[in-house]
Amino acid sequence: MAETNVDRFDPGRDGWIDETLGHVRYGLRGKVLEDRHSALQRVTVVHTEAYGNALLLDGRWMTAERQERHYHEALVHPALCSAERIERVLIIGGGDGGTARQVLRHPSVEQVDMVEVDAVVVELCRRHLPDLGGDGWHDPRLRLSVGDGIAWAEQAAAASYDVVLVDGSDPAGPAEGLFNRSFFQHCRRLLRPGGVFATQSESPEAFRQLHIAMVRLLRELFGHADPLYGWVPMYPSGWWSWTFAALDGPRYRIARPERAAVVAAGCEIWSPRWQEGGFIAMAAGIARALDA
Ligand code: SPD
Repeated sequence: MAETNVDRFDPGRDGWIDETLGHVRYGLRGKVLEDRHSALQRVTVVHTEAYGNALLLDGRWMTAERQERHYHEALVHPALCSAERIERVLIIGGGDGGTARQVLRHPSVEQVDMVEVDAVVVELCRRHLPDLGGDGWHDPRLRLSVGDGIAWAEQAAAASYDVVLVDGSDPAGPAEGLFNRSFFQHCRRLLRPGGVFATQSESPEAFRQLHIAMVRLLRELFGHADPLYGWVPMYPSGWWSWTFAALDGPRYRIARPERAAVVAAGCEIWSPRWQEGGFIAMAAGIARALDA
């Protein structure tokens, strides 16, 4: 993939904070609240005029208070509304808390293991973007571990989770290992029968080749995998995808009405109707590439 040039990342100097990707910049007006170098990456929190407080990792936009639901609702609810059971959920990444909050809105969930590699991300998000995790941070069902999610996936018992969600950054730096065959094979191994796997799968425009390669690989490994298309305007190109996979058929395409009914009224973006359209709305060129 084209690399964001973190060395050129110069947040807020002229009132603009830009993610640079190749020959394109994706910017928001704002000011820097904190800019830290953790042991793993540069962690920047800014106040943006358009979307409230926002997080960048190594100069890449991750989330913002008034845009996080585009991303987190899309990652979580298709999986949580379709798996056979949803008692045990694993989140790899997700240190801002937004994925956990959406998962915990499902009352059948009994335990959520969240494995975030960078404690600084959790610390700064809890301080500056507290509503992303919201009550989830205090929910006794949430077990937060700071550590390597790839090692967790390797070491956890087979068939130990109903749903596995990967909420990482782009494939550079600490998130690089969240995109390869070995990691996905372990995620498949962790699924209970009737389980569902989901991962953010990048932009079909800004990361076209990576997106296509991910869908192909997940189809090969799980037997069933399909991308859901939506939008996160602050991300490169704004056009985004999440890919869902299962071993026993494309169960993730259909939201169970009784589960959907519990969460839909509180959603900003997701609904069974939105989800149905998002799975159908594959661009013709991507469909041709996947068929080839
Ligand atoms: N290019 C941005 C990809 C970000 C994916 N993860 C976002 C984390 C939100 N919890």
